Amino acid sequence: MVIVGAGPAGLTLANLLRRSGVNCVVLEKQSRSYVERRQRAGILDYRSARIFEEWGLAEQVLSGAPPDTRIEIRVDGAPRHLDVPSLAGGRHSRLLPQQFVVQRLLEAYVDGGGDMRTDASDVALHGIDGDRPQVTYRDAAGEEQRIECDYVAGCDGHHGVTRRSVPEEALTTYTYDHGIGWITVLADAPAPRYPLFAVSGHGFAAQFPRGPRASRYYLQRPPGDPLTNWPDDRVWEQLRARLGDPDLPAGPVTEKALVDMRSFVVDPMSYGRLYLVGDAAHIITPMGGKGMNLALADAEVLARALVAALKDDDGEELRAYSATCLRRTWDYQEFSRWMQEMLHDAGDDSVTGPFRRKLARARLDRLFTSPTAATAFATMMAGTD
Ligand code: RFL
Repeated sequence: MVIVGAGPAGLTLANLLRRSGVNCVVLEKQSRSYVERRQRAGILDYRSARIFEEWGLAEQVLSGAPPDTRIEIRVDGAPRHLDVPSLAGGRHSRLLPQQFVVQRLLEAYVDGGGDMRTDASDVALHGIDGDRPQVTYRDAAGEEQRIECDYVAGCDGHHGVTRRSVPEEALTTYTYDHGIGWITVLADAPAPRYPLFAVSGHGFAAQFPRGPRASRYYLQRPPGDPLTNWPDDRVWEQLRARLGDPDLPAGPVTEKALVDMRSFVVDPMSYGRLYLVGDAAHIITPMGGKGMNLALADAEVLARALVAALKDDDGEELRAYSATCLRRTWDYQEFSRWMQEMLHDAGDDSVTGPFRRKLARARLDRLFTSPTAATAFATMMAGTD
């Protein structure tokens, strides 16, 4: 088995397969230290944590990860709280930055004797529509290598090579530009007590903990608005206005980037003996924090299916892999879009207009007046399925 990519998807799959006695090789184009430092997601949802519990990895992966208690939705500076775990029947997500998930999974895999080959360049797939696919690459020393295997898992993210190895006509691609831009800022500034979403006429903003002394902020910006329009002073001034907190403490900015809200899904998530996992198969907007969690969910479905195929000669789950994962993917695409419309349209109405603002405010109010609506929201937010 060859796994291309050592992100959350590839490393989860590698660990689960190793624990099941399936040999695999992980090929990663970056160095180990680069992969371990890459900061992205921050929330591990309920179902993701269950994967690590059920496969005996809880101690290595989940230690010290506090439960996510509630969220704050601040509307025109006025706080409103939703106790997501209570509403979701006691099921909670956890605050666990993605780089910790990756570091811990990498350590578990390598310490357990797993075969990890970093700095692998020019990865190419051959014969994936046959019985014995081959993967070639150039190793860290520049030598060309070739591995023959039963299956290939494409866990190499949105810009990887594996999806591009599939003939175009074999995949249907769904892409969507949500017409919303964000600027994302990582700063060494005190984390908020709860994940915080803020709605106001100044535009959407959010602040999430990234460990005790760091925060990730998101600010809505017009699509195409360049980073040069966002010097640090303007970031802090806008955050204070949008979060309705004139005393919001600033801190050194460690990363600043543009994010355009885009969705992407391929169907099916497999071709021949290649299975696409995580961002290689789908990307979702960051709203709702589901990207990494969908990647972990795919990895577990594939691990179970491969074990059944390789150990019990039962290919049923492997044949159902794509449909099983796409059902969850579309469910969360819908949730993310629903939440995004609510939190953007309810604030600055210069793009979608006053009618949509009223609709979005009604959607938002319903979360605080209807226990049924609040429970439905909390169930998706906690990621119980
Ligand atoms: P990854 O993490 O992109 O890992 C892919 C790995 O493959 C390697 N690779 C290759 N290796 C060999 N050969 C090649 N040709 C290769 N090409 C690529 C890469 O170096 C990398 O190591 O994909 P994976 O594993 O599917 O995981 C997906 C998640 O990383 C992604 O969905 C999340 O980070 C998305 N995301 C968020 N998800 C959440 O659940 N909650 C969040 O709050 C959240 N915030 C975010 C995010 C993503 C962001 N960015 C920048 C994409 C915030 C940001 C800013």
